[in-house]
Amino acid sequence: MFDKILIANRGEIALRILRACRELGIKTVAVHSEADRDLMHVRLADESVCIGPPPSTESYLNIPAIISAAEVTDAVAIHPGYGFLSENADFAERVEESGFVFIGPRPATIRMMGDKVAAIEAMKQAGVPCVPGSGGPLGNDDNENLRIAREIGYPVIIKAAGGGGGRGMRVVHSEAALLSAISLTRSEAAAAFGNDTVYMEKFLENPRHVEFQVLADEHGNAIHLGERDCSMQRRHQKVIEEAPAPGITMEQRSRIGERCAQACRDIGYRGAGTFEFLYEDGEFYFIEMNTRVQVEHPVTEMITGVDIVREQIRIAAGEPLAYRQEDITWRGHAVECRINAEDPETFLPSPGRIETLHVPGGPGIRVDSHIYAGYTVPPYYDSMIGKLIAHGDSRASALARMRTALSEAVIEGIRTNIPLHQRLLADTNFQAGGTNIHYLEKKLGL
Ligand code: MV4
Repeated sequence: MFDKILIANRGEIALRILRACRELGIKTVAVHSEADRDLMHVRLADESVCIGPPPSTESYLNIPAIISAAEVTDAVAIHPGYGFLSENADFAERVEESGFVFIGPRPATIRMMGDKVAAIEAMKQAGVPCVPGSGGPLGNDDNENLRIAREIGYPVIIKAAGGGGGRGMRVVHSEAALLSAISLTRSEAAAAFGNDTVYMEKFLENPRHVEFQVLADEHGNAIHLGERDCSMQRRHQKVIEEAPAPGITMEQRSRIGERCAQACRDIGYRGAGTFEFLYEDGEFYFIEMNTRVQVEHPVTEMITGVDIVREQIRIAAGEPLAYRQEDITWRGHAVECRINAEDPETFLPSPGRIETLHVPGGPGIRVDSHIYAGYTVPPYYDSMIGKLIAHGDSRASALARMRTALSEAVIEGIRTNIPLHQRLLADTNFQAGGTNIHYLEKKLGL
């Protein structure tokens, strides 16, 4: 096992990674910006290195500074967490070239999944169900593009191969709008991603976002941990996630999960990964793969008992998966509320000093957060300050525990989205389960 891991992230996920390292007996190096000296995991880490000024471009995205910190502290491996450099193939490559282990997939795999056209092609080959579409990049032949759209049937969506997570997409409702939409998306993609490759898919009007968690080792073993529903989102920011996804049967879970695991074996995937699907009318359509640990991984951990971050580290150290597929069972239901330092009405960030803090607890409650009384939330980064996770024997019981936990929580000095979560937990449609990706924005009147 590794002697020492450098944690190339901040906030709650840095603390989550530190906890996994502690359990495995691994020493930790925290790297932080000048604005993050007081972060909880910086205090708890065996060593810490300041890697630059507050803006993330000069600190958490500063590849030479992070590699230097690993060199001076004799770290063996680097865990990127989520966001920042976690899906940057060039970073993973530089980490490996410098003689460190990147805790994640091979750089070539990250690069392939970053190219959405290549990712879809690989998954289609592996038997993962995909959205009906162009089956490759669009060329410059207008007549051919009109033909492809007519064959798919309107509405269609034009997506940038270098996009993802909601960036670089345009919906087209009629033939008259197709060609200008393709050229607009192309030029925006060239400017935003330095890659003008675009592709076309059938636009699904009212899908849910259902994603499958996988784990794969370097010895050809791959398993799935079932799915999560992340449909409750606003402007591509997830707000509540849950596992299992309401209404998904064991037959669907096993069938789609096994397709994902087999795809991992086919492409020689390594580490933790997420297959994102749109789910509509009982069918799954693959859209993207994420090669990092995700914010919402705890709901899967709660219902499977698998420590996903520990498995990421074990896999990176070359150990075989600790589980076979038959070992994985799903118990009860888990829901996660992302707690953001933001105005619950305007959604504007609300950084500042946390004057009072009371953390909820009790059976089935998990809090993944780095905040403490007296901590000042800096204005430079994502506004998420923690995650509240509730587990119960049933979905109703998990939601009841979440309601109690939300009512116990006290965070004074800054505004948070806890009131929004309370509104959602009281929403009868959410309570029924299975609301789609447009539900929250419609409810908020956006
Ligand atoms: C789609 C879609 C409908 N049809 N693709 C947005 C984020 C990116 N991961 C893919 N996205 C979508 N792709 C087809 N063919 C609708 C979305 C979408 C969405 C997907 C998941 C979660 C939230 C979303 C919000 C708006 C649009």
